[in-house]
Amino acid sequence: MSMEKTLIIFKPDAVQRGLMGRIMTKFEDKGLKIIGAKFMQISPELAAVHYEAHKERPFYKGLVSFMTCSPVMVLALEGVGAIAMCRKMMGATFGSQADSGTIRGDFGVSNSFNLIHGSDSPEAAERELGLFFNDGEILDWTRMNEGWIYDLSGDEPE
Ligand code: 3AN
Repeated sequence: MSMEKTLIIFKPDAVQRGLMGRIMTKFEDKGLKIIGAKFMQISPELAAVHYEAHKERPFYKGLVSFMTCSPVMVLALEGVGAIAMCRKMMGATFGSQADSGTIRGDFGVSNSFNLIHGSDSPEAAERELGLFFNDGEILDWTRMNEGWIYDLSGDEPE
């Protein structure tokens, strides 16, 4: 598995319910590295580009109005296999079906207010990081405990 970057959004329900800190702690505890963070309100234009794959779906209009109604917290996270790891931590799309121990499973019951977005593939991650972060907003920084989070004795973090 390779070192990956992924885009995470704490959706308006997570912000309004005061869950940002607790959700972020889960990613920090796991060992994922925060390389970008931004508190922002998503414009209808940005939401339309971000969710263009869902344009024809019946839930699209509600999804865009939900995502733009109130601020969100956007993170860029880095780690070995970070994309699949974050998706696993998020849980199934619908809060009512997400397993206990996952973010959606532990913090919510709603299907459309499902707290968090995470990129679902390397292609999506690259595209979405480019949509939400400008040049210079994703930082390449050295974490002092890196050698205890990964076994760095080989060629690659393991
Ligand atoms: P995920 O966020 O788990 O990757 P996707 O990519 O299938 O889920 O859907 C993108 C977003 O669209 C979801 N986060 C959810 O907010 C919304 N969504 C998906 N399916 C439905 C649905 N049937 N009803 C309402 N909202 C939905």
